Amino acid sequence: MSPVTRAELESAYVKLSGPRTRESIASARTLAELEAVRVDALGRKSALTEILKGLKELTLEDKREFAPKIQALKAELEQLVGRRRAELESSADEASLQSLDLDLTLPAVTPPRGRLHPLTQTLEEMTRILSLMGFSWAEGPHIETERYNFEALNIPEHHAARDLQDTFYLQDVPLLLRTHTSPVQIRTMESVQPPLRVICPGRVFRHEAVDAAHSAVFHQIEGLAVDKGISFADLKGTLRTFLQSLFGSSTKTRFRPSYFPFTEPSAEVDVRCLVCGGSGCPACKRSGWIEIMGAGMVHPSVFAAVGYDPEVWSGFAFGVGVERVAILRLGVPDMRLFFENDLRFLRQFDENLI
Ligand code: 2U9
Repeated sequence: MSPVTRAELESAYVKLSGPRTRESIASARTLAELEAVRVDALGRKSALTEILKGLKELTLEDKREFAPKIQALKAELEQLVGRRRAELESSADEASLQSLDLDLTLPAVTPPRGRLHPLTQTLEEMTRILSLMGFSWAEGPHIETERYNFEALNIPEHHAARDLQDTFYLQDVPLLLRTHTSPVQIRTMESVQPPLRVICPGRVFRHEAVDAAHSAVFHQIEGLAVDKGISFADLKGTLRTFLQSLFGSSTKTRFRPSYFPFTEPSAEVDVRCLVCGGSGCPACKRSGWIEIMGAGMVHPSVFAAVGYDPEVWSGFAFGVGVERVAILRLGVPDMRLFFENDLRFLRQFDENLI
């Protein structure tokens, strides 16, 4: 029953505001105990709620006098409960931390950080240099037709490169895995008019025995520049600048005559041995030079295949293997290491350190 007379209310108030309530709040040892005390003193069925309900029955004058006292008591008790709850919670946290045996003063464990694969780092460095030299990036499909991979590149039907030994052909369809990224340049020339400067980085596939220096899947960057009046001197200057940016500004370059069906004249490009500096060592097979890329002036038949007039336009093209450059720059002894995904190997190539 709610206290209804002023005398009843006052005696309930005196009881509640006495030291017992405060003591039981202060001496609650667990959060559950505290909650029981709170429900008892301040809950819906508590003496306090009863007093608040009983206020309605008082005269206006008594209400004015009594209501603020009871509200202040309520606020005070709620505050005491809140404080005690915070104390118990923090000591509960403390106790659970103690039982976990945690040392919060220890430095945090650094989460494992991923890094770019050494081949990606190498490819990015090569394309960075070439894009600074004005080449834009083009990509194309891994699965190609004979026309884009061979015919348009002046590689005739019975050429050795088309042999089953060298090329992965798809079953039942006249398609193959591209053996170089040159089809991308053909596609580019079919879709844009010269002048153009483009690089085609990407994965290529050759049906060949795997060893320390060969892989059936590897990466190339090919480049193509087409304009009026482009000469072999432009090719030499471009590749020399590229190789000096890549291997160091004192790198010497050498161009040797070679043969490719899609370029004429063609050349193989060597750099002075990066290991011995040219005096001769096992890395350069005692020659002092290391073959690094192939290049040449675009063959007129290739221009004809894409509808460029070879009398008006000339151009140079080049190709370079990313694995080969990575092996030389990073001192990796075996190409297969790039494809095994052994973290002990990969962790050595932090992009901030090389
Ligand atoms: C078009 C015309 C000509 C691209 C060229 C090479 C020479 C070359 C090799 C380097 C190492 C392949 O990755 S590797 O094994 N490439 O020697 N590539 S000229 O010539 C082209 C390409 C596209 C339309």
